[in-house]
Amino acid sequence: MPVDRPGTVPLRVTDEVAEALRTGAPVVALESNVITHGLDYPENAATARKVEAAVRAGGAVPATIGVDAGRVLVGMTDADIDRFASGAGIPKVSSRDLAVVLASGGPGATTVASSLVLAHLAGIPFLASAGMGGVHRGAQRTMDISADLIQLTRSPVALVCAGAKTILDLGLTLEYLETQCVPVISYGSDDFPAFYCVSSGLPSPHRLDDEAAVARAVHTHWALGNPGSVLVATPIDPADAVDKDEVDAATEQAMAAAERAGITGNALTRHLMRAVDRSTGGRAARANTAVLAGTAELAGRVAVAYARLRQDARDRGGSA
Ligand code: PSU
Ligand code: MN
Repeated sequence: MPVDRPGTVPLRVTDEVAEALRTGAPVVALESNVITHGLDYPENAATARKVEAAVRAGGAVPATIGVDAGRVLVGMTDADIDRFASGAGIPKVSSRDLAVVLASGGPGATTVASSLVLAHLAGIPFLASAGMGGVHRGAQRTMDISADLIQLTRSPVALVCAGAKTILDLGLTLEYLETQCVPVISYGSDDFPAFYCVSSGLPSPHRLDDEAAVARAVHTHWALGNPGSVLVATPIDPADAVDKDEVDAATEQAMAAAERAGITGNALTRHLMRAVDRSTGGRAARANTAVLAGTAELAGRVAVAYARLRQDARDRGGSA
């Protein structure tokens, strides 16, 4: 067997997560880039803990993902969370960056894309995030399409989030997911949600209203032999939402400013998100926090339903 076969990357799994994985208890992976680069210190450290608590409230064990010293962190200690939240010198690490950062031993905050890769390596079937990356507005010209979308076609880890970030072209993002055979399920809503906003104004391809039905759909997608993810999108609580027209206007302005400043590549998402935070007087950042907790809690509940379904199949002597 070649030594560089998949699965030989060192993992540092916390005792709690290792025990849950060993016994088939529900586990939900969480990304760390939103903590390190999406919110300010120290509120982001409090948010990271709140998000872990939300996964527990849903009935599952949280496993915040990152990389450090050549190892994959599967589950973070309090000290890890504080270090990743204070952020100094911790780069954003997406799928393309993973091998280089792991091999050179530096720390890295993982995006949805790289967290999908690592959750799969660790054997965790669910990842929760507030909003994934997608097709950027103007991608026809810039070709800026998040690796989050590409990774959804490759990693068999279901993603629970509030849809893609409002700063993106959500219509094109849905087109991409359709072309690439990634099922999109809105939980308890007819529409595809839009992160800070309850609705993108676009209908969702599928709607399901309870977590057992979502778990069955996820299970069946993999039972069909599909190699990738299932996207489970749940809208923000309307009480926490920001008005869509306001976010769209702020995004247009922020895009024009980014173009003038020559900001492109992996710095663009953070730049746009922060500009929208500023022009909404911090309401967008508060909505981001609310959405992180809401999606984490649903992911916990779906992971519980999925673990139950697998246990039932084992009890019947199957291999689900
Ligand atoms: N910046 C933020 N919040 C975020 C992200 C960046 O203020 O949540 C993230 C998420 O980690 C997501 C990633 O997976 O950005 C996508 O980045 P890109 O569009 O460069 O692929
Ligand atoms: Mn990009």
